[in-house]
Amino acid sequence: MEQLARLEDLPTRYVADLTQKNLVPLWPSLRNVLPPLKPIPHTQAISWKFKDIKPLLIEAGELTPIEKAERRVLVLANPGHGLENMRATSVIYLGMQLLLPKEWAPAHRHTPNAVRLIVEGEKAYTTVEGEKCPMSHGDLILTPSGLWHEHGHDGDEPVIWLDVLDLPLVYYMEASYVEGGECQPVTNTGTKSRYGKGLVPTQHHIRAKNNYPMLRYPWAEAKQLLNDLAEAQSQGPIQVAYVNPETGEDCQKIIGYSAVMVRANETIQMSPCSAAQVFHVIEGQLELQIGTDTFNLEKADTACAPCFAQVDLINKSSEPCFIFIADEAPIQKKLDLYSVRERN
Ligand code: 1HN
Repeated sequence: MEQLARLEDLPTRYVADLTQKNLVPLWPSLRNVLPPLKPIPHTQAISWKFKDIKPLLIEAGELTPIEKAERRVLVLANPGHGLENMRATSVIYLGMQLLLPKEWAPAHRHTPNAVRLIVEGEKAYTTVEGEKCPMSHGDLILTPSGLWHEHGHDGDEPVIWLDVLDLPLVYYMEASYVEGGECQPVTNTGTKSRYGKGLVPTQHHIRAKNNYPMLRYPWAEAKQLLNDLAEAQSQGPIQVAYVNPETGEDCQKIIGYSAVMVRANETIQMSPCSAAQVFHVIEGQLELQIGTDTFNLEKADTACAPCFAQVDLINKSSEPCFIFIADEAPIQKKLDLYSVRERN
């Protein structure tokens, strides 16, 4: 493609005239906003180690009472987007949240969608629109756009979880805001799923138009399914998607969630795709290769990969490794922006 004229090629007086009238020449920036063949991502391949985060999060618990924080979170910020912008990717926000015994993070609802993936600790819960969802290691709990949610803790050890939100996108759209509220009455304990494999309840009040019929996906069930699939199929990647059990569609509209099992001594070569991805180790050890970068991840570590990266999930240990993945595929598919390419 032709090299285009630069801003410096224009007379200073002309550029000043344009600026004064809120005008900008396109051609010096055209190749930046429309690069040939693939995007130029701001998202950098990067990892965050839980052993680095945990002591700083515990210290936050000493420095700032929950009443003064509302949510006590350290944000996993990608330097490629500028740390102050609090983005892991252009769409995905990540944070590690700490709740100490007896603490309560008050009810609110907001426009961005959130999920929690529980990292450590027992006996905390999130109440979402009256459904009290217990939090155990590896559980996924949805707090979709517009639903009331609050967190409490009946145990005696700190609880830590990973928050994943579509905040960067919703904020960019100037659509992000919050409403504060009262403590919610609990109407459902959420301990038992209303959905079995291939079975949904027939009651009309549950099946009535509800975009979010399932709010809690226990890790024990996801892990069991991954193990069953691996037993039935000795080769090829083992991955399950977190979906709306009524429709089979992605459980949220903007970010997609899945869990992968990497068998002992297995390498999974992922096809480069237009959606950036986040990886979080639920159990085991993972060597994550993103292009030319290698990250050695352990339980509770998190990493992200930019669009069209060549990603390998390598398990060199003799135990299976289980990984949680968040990606931008749902929103990209809705906008006809999603594509997958062959590996080099
Ligand atoms: C939020 O509502 C929570 O409810 C956590 O725990 C992190 C980050 C940005 C905006 C809202 C929560 C958040 C958040």
